[in-house]
Amino acid sequence: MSNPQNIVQKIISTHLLKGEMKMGHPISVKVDQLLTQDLTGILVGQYIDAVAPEDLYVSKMCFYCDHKVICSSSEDSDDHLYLRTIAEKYGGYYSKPGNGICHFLSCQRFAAPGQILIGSDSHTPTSGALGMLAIGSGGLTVAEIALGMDFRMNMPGVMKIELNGSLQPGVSAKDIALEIMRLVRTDGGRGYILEFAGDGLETLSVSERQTIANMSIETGAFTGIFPSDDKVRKFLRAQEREDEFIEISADEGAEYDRVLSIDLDQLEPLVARPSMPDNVAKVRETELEPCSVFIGSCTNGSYKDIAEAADVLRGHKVSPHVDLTVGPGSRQVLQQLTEDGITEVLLRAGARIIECSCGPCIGIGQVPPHGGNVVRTSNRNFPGRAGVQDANTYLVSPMTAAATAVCGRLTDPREFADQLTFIPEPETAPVDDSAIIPPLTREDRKSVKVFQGPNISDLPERGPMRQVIDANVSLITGDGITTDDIVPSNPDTIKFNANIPVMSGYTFTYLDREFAQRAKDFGHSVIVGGANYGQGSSRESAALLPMFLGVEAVLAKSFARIHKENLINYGILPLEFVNEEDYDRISLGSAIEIQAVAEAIESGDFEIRFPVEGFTIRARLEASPLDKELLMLGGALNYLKARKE
Ligand code: MIC
Ligand code: SF4
Repeated sequence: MSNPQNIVQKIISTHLLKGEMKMGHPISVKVDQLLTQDLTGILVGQYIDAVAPEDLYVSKMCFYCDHKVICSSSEDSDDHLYLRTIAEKYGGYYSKPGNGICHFLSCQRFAAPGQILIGSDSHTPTSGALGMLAIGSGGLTVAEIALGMDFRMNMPGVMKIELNGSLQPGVSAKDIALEIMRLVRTDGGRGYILEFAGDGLETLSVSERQTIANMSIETGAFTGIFPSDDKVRKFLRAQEREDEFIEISADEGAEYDRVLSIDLDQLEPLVARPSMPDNVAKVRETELEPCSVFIGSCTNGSYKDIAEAADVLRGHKVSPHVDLTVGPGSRQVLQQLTEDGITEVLLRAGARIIECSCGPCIGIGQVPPHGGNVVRTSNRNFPGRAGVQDANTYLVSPMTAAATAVCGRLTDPREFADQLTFIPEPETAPVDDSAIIPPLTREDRKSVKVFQGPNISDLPERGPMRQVIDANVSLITGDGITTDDIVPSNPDTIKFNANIPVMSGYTFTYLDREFAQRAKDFGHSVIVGGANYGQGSSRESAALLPMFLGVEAVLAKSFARIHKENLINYGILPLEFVNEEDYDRISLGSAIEIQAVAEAIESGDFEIRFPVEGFTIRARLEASPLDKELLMLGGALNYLKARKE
């Protein structure tokens, strides 16, 4: 009998195209499904359109409109029409605005156990709840795969997370996710996939697993994955897709690179305080009077989540000092809540119900006042995440959120113990795919004209990598810089997402208002960063905009995976200090020189000279042979174009 395998090894081995399955070794795998959305998807569409293939290489690719669904200006509706016509022209699926958040819809309508999904959104791991290997990436990576390239990564290590026992009333899957954040922290998962096991899984529904898989990215891990078991079969049955079920579990005796155990019986309601999801404390020990509460997002927008919140709200009114907003994850969820009378409970309690979309999670609507405290069931509480720089976001479970909305202060939902009931995962669902437009036939596609609104700027061109880099340090940042720090998302910026010249002016504005102008003035520059540079969202504008402003390298203590991939795709060198103490020797504005860049890329060994200060430091580049080729050519777009010719 062959060696016992864990779930990750099982799926990777059936998809492996190149490389050896040893932790850290470069591999490439075949991809079964792709997803993108209305922020990152515009660039995906532009890359696909630039190459104009006859068919998409991956036939199950869905373009979702979920982030900016309100369309308060035509920039947003132009972007939606662009995505729709790109999907029509090239044979993708298109999910209309209001149909729901991509990760919810992926789980409900597309995700399949044993398959691989790559999505240009960092919370793509949500589909790991169904035993799918679902990984978030940059848009250019998704476009590359749609155009026929493999998905490249370093073979992950596998961290087994054993969930034992069962949750007590008032404690929920979100508290498990927050406990994982407390234990693993925002960079402890780097290089790993989290694989869930333990007898506690028998008690966790697919919706609860979605919450946990969703937040696995906040540890820096590639993704999180659950076994595909009877719960998955029942979920797929409710979605009228039982024929897509296959069972997948780890073999007896399978090996893991790290193991962590959580005793579910001991857990209690938790809260992540500003401004990192790993700043976790007990709800009952945290004092806070919020101005608003939001229940929803791709982490906690399920039927079960909202029904549990309604259980707390039943018979109560929202505090006069608090605004409560509920955003169901998809129309299917909203419809089922309505059919079961739960929407009425929410309305009677005084909740506002918004469209099935990302909304407040990313500062689109419900932006708090300056300095306001907000309680949310979403996954990120980075500075500025709620749409204003100085608001404070606290992340909790739906039950804690509901209890807080009623009491007007952060409240442990166990205070409502006498009215909590067990909410089971629904056995059926009101399936309706009328808002997902399926691919057109090849014949019908021929007449489709891609609509490109005036807000979508052309793709910026850049030449091959310079062989001698002479540049200046345009920014020095601390540790844990997020892509929300690099490209802030708020109601002002979000509609210009696809307009590179306009957006470039917002780069790093929360940290340093002068950055964009300084980088432009230098012409060529490098950014110096701390540890886990670029964590958080997959937005590749966090690489593209610096490139547009002339940034040629980021020299950091370490990088978050998706952002590093994005930097390479845009031809920016992601260099790591060999000696971290050198970070303190560098000053803003300093001139730097790198000679013989091609040789340095090849060897991975860089010497960076500071001619004015008179010292040299060493940096390393860890990249696969193909990544090195992309860097030499000045990025993936040049590579794709060269392949087409
Ligand atoms: C997020 O949660 O930060 C986003 C918005 O969904 C991003 C994608 C984006 O910036 O377009 C993500 O998670 O990747
Ligand atoms: Fe949308 Fe928020 Fe989920 Fe990102 S984290 S996909 S913004 S709901």
